[in-house]
Amino acid sequence: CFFHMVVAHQPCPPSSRQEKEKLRDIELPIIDLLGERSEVSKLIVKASENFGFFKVINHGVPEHVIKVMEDESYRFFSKPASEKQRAGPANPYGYGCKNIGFNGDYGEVEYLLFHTNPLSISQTSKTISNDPTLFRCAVNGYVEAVRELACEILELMAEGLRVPDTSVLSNFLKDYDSDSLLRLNHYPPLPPLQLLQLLNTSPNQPPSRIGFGEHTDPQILTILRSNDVAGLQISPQEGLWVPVSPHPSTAFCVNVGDALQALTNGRFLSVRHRAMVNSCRTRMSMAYFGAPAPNARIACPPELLSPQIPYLYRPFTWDEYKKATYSRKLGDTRLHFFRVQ
Ligand code: GA4
Repeated sequence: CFFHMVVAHQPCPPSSRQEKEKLRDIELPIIDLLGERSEVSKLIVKASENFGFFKVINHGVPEHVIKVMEDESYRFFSKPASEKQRAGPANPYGYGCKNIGFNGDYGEVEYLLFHTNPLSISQTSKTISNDPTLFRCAVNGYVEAVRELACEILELMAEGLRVPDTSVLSNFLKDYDSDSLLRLNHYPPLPPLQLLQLLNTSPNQPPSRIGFGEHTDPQILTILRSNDVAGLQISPQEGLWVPVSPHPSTAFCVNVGDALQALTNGRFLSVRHRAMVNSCRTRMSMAYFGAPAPNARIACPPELLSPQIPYLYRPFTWDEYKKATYSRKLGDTRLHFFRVQ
């Protein structure tokens, strides 16, 4: 096992719900994309099967492309609330504050959500920045670079899975109508729970340290970049939470989405995760969600099936899956509604 396990010391007295939760430190594999290709593809497959999460370094996304996007993101979130509201509400694209989706989910986060289609980016940018051209270029440049990275990883996955057509997965993201998204998250610091209870600022709303509640990503692949503030946690099994360190700072964190779990007939895992807020520092993250086109058919390639492992999921279109996603709560499991009985 390449994961080093250490039981972590829990810093705060846990609430009743958290009492049932165990925290454990596990180092996610850090995969150097400049390594020998067949080795790299094996490591990616192994991590996707075991954890559904891994980090990549030497990923080819230029530092300045990341920095320009981070700076623009920071500039937006530093604006007064009334100005930010002009880019909202997220419906689903645009600015959102604390409300997530349309079914009453709530988190200690503010965010910008974009469709990655250049036309849509251009429209949304107009409401976001005093210099929409600069903002649009930052988003387009970032999206293009992370899409390329996502496609490279999907090709390495297909090679590692020995699927003859190694572009079957990446083609979903290369489609002009791909429904991929970009999400910029801003988690302002929140004092520790004990302090909040003492201050008793909002007696009707119990204080929470959850920035973005537990969920799986519906799409194919997520490419996440964050500043150096911790907060992401993954849940490889029920009741167990593993904090993901934000190091090394040059890495991207990659995770398998529901659609990829279905495309690999359950071999790769779409793992539940959440983001916690920090007590003293602001966390910023940028997530690219690589998705198929609405009419794309999600079905496992026959090479991944065997008499012992028949179809786990019925074929479905991305549109169908997206509708199922948006009609439910953030933390609901959606993929099992598509399971073959
Ligand atoms: C989780 C992953 C992405 O952030 C997201 C989220 C989306 C939203 O914020 O609009 C959803 C959530 C996410 C899954 C369930 C539904 C839809 C909020 C929600 C309650 C953009 C996505 O694609 O699905």
